[in-house]
Amino acid sequence: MTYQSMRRLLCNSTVVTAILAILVVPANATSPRAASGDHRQPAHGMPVVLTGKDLPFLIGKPIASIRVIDMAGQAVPFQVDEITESGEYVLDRGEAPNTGNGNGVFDRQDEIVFLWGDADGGPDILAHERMDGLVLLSGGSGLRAVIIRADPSLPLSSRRYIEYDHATQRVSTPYYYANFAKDRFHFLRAGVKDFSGGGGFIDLTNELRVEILLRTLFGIVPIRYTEDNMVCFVRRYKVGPIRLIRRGDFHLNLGMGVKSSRAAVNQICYPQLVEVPVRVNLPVRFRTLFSQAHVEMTPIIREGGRRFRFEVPSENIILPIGGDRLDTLHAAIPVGKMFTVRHHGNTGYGWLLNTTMNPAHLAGSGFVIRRPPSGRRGVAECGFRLTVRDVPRGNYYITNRVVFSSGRSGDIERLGRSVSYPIGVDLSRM
Ligand SMILES: [Ca+2]
Repeated sequence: MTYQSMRRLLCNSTVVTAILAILVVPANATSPRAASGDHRQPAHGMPVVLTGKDLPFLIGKPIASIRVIDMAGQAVPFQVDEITESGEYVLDRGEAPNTGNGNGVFDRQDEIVFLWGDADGGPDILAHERMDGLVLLSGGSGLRAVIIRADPSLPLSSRRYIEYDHATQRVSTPYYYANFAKDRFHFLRAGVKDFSGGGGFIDLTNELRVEILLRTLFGIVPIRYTEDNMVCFVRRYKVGPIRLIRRGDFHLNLGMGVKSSRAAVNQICYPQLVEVPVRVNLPVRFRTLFSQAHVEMTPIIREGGRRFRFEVPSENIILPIGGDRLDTLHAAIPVGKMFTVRHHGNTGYGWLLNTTMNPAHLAGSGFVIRRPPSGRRGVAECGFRLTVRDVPRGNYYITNRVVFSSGRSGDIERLGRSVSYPIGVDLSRM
């Protein structure tokens, strides 16, 4: 293949962006939420996101007047985010805020968000007869309730879960911190709350290592990218008490002076959950251009994680990070299978990949634990490899979710399961 034809290939930026998105971005808010007859409840830290479609009585009300309280009249922490007609969050901070695109009124597409565990779960929530603004929520076998009214005389909570400093690109909550790279979505360093007695944060990981490898059908040298090729300019953001939304212009810096087309991607950080939903448009069938591609996403574990274990419960994988069984690739389709890095059962994090792509096209994928490659500092790197051999043209969703423990036993698993519970809304007792 000549330089020119290679360049033409790379310049087919839609294709490249699609591949990159297939392969790379941490994230799955929009994948179908499987209904389940599960008897379990959503985790305490599971965000509940309701829109004007769920709360028609709130449509047209001034956002500044909205309040959320529990049955006892106590304020529930919440935030309201406006969304434009074209589906963009209205974000008030950064060098290019779009505050002017909001109208200050709660519309059909606008979102109100609070935590499942902050909603009232008392035994008497069904005992109330009709009550103004009563919203019953069901998830799995769990039932909760809040009262939502446009009444500025009701109390507002002063509780904030999220702290963010855009200058240092650091987000912190009671349960984790992460330092993002400048103009990137990936983190350079992250820590988890120590529930094994220390109380502070454990500096657990160095950078999120990403490797993308594309093999074309033309038999040339594989094209290899790392997280440094994944550029994401965060020009606006919003920090609320419940979530941080960073909106990025995302592209792959392909070298040779070529950039892939840009995609707008939202990174959303909740108190115990970080997610990046990505919609991928693949304009041509994957096999038309590529024979295989893979992406590896493997956070590099610091010295402080030596006593942690890398686990994939669904695959019965349990490997000590400080042990000698490094350099393992365990074949499995990682989609929907959480891996965890934890210690003492409840200190650490879990990582869950979801995609609407057919698993039959992902053969060769697996979970990875190994010594970091030269030039990377750390004890081990562990995560997954997603191998793509073929995908028909079309639209796909890919989401990586990282969940953090709040110290409750089983919290990481529960939160991982919670994302698949549809939250039902019942207004019939209003
Ligand atoms: Ca609005």
